[in-house]
Amino acid sequence: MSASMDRRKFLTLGGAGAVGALSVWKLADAAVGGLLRGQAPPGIGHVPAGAKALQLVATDGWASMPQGSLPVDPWFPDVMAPEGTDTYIFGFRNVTGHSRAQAEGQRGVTQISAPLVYVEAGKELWVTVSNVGLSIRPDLTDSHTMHWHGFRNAIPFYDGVPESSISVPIGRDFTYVFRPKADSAGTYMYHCHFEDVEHVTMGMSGVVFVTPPGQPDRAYAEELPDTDPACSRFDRQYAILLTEIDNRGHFNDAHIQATDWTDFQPNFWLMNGRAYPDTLAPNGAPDAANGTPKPPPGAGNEHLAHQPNSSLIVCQPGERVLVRLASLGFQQHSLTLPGIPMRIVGKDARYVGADTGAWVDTVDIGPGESRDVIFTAPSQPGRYPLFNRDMAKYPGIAGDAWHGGQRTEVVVQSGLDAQTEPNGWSL
Ligand SMILES: [Cu+2]
Repeated sequence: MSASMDRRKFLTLGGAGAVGALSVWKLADAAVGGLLRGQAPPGIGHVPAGAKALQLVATDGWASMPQGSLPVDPWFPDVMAPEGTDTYIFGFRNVTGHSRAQAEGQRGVTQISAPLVYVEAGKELWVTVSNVGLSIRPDLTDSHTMHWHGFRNAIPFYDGVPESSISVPIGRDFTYVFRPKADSAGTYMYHCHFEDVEHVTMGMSGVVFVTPPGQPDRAYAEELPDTDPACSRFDRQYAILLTEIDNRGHFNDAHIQATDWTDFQPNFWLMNGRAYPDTLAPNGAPDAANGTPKPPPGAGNEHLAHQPNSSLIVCQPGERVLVRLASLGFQQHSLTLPGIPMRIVGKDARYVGADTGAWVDTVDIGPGESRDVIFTAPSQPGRYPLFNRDMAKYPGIAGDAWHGGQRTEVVVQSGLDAQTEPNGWSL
């Protein structure tokens, strides 16, 4: 496109007043009743029985890389960042059950690595995206969308690609409806598709997965016996989203400067929105009564209020553990789990467990790809590292070469309660 009509201008026109977009907007309004008009609580009250519903608020905010990280002058830490934070971000936060006013109160409060979303094949998933605007950049009148990357039953109306569909302007809510078909099991990812290189890189990405019908303890609808190493049955499951941070882009967005995203050179590498050693900290605590996010429990985690998703994998000896890996960065990654053979049972939401040579100690994954990996926890309790084997992808600090990179641990320990939700654990 010419300089006089860059992509952001094109999208803004489409969202705010182009004739074509307006007619689609009216259609959207008719299709989902009053949801777009922002009554409280938006969307959730209209969900049919049997469907799963959640509400995500889309806005900007601040997050924190690991304590003690080396500065990248002048980009990191950002001099404008509020106390306890260092990096400007965009993101989605789960505000299901909040009133409309509470959702509006979340402007400027967000997280990197969006909430983990999952649904059983054949059932409906309703996701209301509420765009409450940006606190630091009121000049950016950007819309947001939810695009389910790789969703097999996509129709443009709910696909979240703004050039060919609708997007959610500031002050509006829109409810996306998904009904994965029976053969759709697997691990996917979702992200905002509006000005997508920027919005995704700024943090608007997460993992979404589909469970096979009636088989919540399998990754795929296969009929292999439980004892077959190629089966996808698991005792516990963990999802890990791989992304990268180039603090120059984050700084530029906060300081009203343009970024050439083709010059992407990350200086932090994240799992579920955190870099090592923050990856090992627990999941975030439930929000305070007024909707304010709280950091994970434990001393030294105070800076993680905007990164609630742990990457620690906790299991008992002999258990089968499913790790759902998804990547929405720009780089190729190789993750290794030394000493514990892994079976790749899924690639890009397709069952491949019976493939020859499926046992690996390293998993390669590219941008926009997913891998479903199962391992059997060793009989010996202990902590086993799972990490990116490219040492060039760790900024490091004196005394900790892994600092700031994609590294977590598998904790094998007896006496655990059964897992009640994906990524859930307690020690
Ligand atoms: Cu967005």
